[in-house]
Amino acid sequence: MPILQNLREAVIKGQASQVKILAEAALDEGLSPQDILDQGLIAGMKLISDRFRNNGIYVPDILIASRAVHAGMHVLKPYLIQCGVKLPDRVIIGTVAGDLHDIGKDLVVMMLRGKGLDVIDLGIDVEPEEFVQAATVHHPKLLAMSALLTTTMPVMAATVQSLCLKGLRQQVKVMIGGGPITPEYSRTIKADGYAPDFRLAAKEAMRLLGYPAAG
Ligand code: B1M
Repeated sequence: MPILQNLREAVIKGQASQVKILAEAALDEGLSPQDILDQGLIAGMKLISDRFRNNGIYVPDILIASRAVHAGMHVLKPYLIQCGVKLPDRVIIGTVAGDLHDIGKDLVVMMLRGKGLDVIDLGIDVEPEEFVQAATVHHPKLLAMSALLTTTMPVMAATVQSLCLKGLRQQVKVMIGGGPITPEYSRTIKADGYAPDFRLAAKEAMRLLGYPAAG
């Protein structure tokens, strides 16, 4: 598909307005939002990651590419969160303190909203106290954390501990995910659930909230 190839190239070059135009054109051509996301935006970001690993590009290049990915995600958002039902359950989500990576987290947010859940997104760089404060105020049934850096993973453990100390742990399920996170780590910090990607994150969230395992 040349349009998806052009989209990947625009992501790599960090051309946000071009990414927006191409994502819209791909939709007009009848491509599915899933394919545009997977084979265009995420595939472009994967190529960027490979180049970064091989020292071919630098952090500012990734930052510019990330903005381009967000521009594309903005176009796809209404299609990915199309949802007829509204569920009563509230979810609080954020990328943990010290961590600025939000593309994966934002995809998880879209998928959860697509399931009809009421999602409060605390954004990036969220301290354990902020998660706890939000849990106290908003009474979520699920608290979801994302971390992309090995150095920020311990913030997840600290957040679980803070929830325990405030007596909130029994009232809220905890789900974690992100590049370095494993099921073992999830068990170690006594989280309730883990998902390796944004689609499975939506499934896992529904399981934790007690909905039947469908779709
Ligand atoms: Co950074 N970065 N970065 N970075 N960055 C990684 C994560 C890294 C693996 C690159 C590398 O070295 N190969 C590496 C981490 C190494 C490690 O800790 N083991 C790294 C580093 C080192 C850094 C800096 C320290 C670099 C520096 O400054 N020298 C710095 C740290 C800044 C900080 O956070 N304090 C940094 C900065 C940045 C940018 C700001 C430039 C940019 C982020 C911009 C943004 O997000 N708005 C950035 C990016 C883009 C990346 C890579 C290239 C791509 C990440 C991404 O968006 N992928 C990344 C390389 C890589 O991951 N291979 C890298 C696409 C996205 C769809 O996938 O985010 O993995 P991902 O999300 C997945 C799953 O993880 C999962 O679902 C998503 C897809 O299905 N998921 C969840 C995510 N959250 C979930 C939550 C869930 C469930 C699933 O439940 C709650």
